[in-house]
Amino acid sequence: MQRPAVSLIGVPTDIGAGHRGASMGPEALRVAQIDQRLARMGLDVRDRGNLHGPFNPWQPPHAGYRHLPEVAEWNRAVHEAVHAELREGRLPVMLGGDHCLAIGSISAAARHCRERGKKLRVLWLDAHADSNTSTITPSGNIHGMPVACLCGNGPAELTGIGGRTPAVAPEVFRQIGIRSVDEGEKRLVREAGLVIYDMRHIDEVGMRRTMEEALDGVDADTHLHVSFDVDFLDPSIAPGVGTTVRGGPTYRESQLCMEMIADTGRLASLDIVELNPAFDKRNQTAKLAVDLVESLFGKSTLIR
Ligand code: B3U
Ligand code: MN
Ligand code: MN
Repeated sequence: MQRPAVSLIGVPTDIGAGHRGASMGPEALRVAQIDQRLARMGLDVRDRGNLHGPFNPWQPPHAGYRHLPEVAEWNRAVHEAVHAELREGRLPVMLGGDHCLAIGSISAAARHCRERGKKLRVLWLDAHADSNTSTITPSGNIHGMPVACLCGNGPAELTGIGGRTPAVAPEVFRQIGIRSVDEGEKRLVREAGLVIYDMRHIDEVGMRRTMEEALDGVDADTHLHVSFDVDFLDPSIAPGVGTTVRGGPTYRESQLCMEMIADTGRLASLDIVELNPAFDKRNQTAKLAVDLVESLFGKSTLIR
């Protein structure tokens, strides 16, 4: 496998979340030595430092959205940073930050794919479908809406980021590990035709078959974006997130998931989101996330 050049981009914000603290995620990942661990695998790693954006004013929702102008400002910064790294031929890794940042990163990956004639595939590893809109959201938190926004179902401030609405078609997504979908959201994901491998599916066919299905059709022309919400993992191994949902993938299942993505050799951009050190114990969730990211970059193939 070709060894990519990796750029770490800190996105220290919890602007889209329902709990404070994901803004500390980038530092927790650095404390867990994400840069050194990837560099030790022979990757060319550059830490670009943190992006900047508005402070969290911690306001109630307004017209179905909390902090919409602030979320838009953060995402414009994410979009430009990710697009610039991709244009340089580097692999951007978002150190999040809450999951609203995927609006900026995935719209940038989509723009890059249009410019280069590539196909986009997004693996959305998450306990949640993140497909809410302002009328059906139970919370107004925009970290529960990025998939809908990217598919053009959201406010113009967010759906227009990157200059093309919708930024992507629902067909680019494969959602894996899903186990918490709100009532109105269920109807929307069905109507959009999102491909969802929920925990029931993983229980029945196993992680190996699930990943074979999710990666089917990935080829040399595919740009693979992984949006890794740390609440994908079972809370017994990953307590450091704001919205734990029990019954997630185990340590072994998660490792296999990452290894099978690595085997494709097509990983081209990555979000690590929703890590919340305020809920963590001795940084264990950050350390686990870094272990898994090593596998995602092909650590196991080095010893085979
Ligand atoms: N679906 C709920 C909860 C939620 C979504 N994403 C996270 N939590 N992390 C909502 O508020 O939209
Ligand atoms: Mn999420
Ligand atoms: Mn989630």
